Amino acid sequence: MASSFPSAAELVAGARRLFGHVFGEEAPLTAACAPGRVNLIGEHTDYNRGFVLPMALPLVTVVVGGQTSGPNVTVVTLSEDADEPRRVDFCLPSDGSPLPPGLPSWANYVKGVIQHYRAYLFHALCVPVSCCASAPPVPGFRAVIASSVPLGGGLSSSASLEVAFYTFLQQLKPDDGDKVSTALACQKAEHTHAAVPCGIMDQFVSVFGREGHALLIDCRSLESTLVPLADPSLVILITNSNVKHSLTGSEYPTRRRQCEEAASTLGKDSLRDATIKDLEEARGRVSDVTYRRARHVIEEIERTVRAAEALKRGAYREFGELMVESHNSLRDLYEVSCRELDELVSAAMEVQGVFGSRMTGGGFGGCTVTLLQADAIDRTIVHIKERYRGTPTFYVTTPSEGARALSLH
Ligand code: GAF
Repeated sequence: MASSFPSAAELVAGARRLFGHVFGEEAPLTAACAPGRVNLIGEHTDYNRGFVLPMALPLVTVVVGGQTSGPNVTVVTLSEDADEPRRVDFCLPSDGSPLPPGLPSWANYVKGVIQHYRAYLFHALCVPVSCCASAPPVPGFRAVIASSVPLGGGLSSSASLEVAFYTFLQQLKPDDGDKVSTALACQKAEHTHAAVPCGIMDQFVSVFGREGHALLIDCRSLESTLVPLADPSLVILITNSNVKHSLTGSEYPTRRRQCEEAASTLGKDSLRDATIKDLEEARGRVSDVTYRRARHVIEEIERTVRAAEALKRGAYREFGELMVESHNSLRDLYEVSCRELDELVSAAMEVQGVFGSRMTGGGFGGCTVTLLQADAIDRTIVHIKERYRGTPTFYVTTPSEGARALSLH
């Protein structure tokens, strides 16, 4: 009853076929893949330098392609909402100047990643960008993208594309392999080329994800701890509401700004450094809205640390309660949920054997994540389908490996 999805190997096989179809017989040389993610708890805390607890998904984006002799780039993708492959052609500026975003918008992720990979290489080589006219560090290439991460579904399709592309470029022109730099460069690509001022969670877990584990990420130090999550009696169910409200784009930067204002009023570098006591003492100096936003963030950071401890102990019931608290806080204090997500969470929580459920990701649509006993999976899906007024899609998932080069043999 849950959706099946292609494996990375199947996506690569499809991408190779498309490569042959578009570019002729020439064999592609290189392939890379990177996963989407689901965040178990710790929402809207990453850009406040707090903790998050996501896991990498078996849903991945793959990039298959090879180097060409000139500075030209051609990228083709067959996305789920298009019958024909989409194609973009552009030339890498020989003087190292930036690759500005433009149309088609999906190609901006690719351009942003190329730009920041070039910048990283220039920086790592200690050569000023303006001096590299004769030796562009990223060669021209042709590539095909294929993905099983639903677009715009709140499972980080964009981060998986960025990180997969970065990993692909690393095969064409190797860097020093610093994984934190990979995540940071891909985050910058999202900032400069998709105009989304996101935190580091999505790119970080797409790089560092590990099979059988969630990742507790400290978004201030950028250190992470693996939290085992491979109990066969447990299922992690993702339910896609299949709605996306138009608020998403405008409300995310607003939330981020409100948090920065709150931190500044409290005299802190970020809300990570603030306590509820600090906030209560400043009550008269912050608006009601700012108070609610800050309270969510301060409590959610603490909840995430407690949730990771509970998961380590196998205390699933306690973990589930924290998931529901997190959802309620996102609904009432941070105000990023919506009717559809609330309905999915309520429906899941009515089923015996469900430990917890919450919205996941930025909000205003997208997915919920539910933790439940494995033997409750069928009745949970049936019940959600009955209760939800929309058309949900279900994914039964396991924590999976982060970005990697793939063998083509
Ligand atoms: C989006 C962002 F990209 C993340 O950085 C994070 O802020 C998340 O929303 C909310 O937790 O996925």
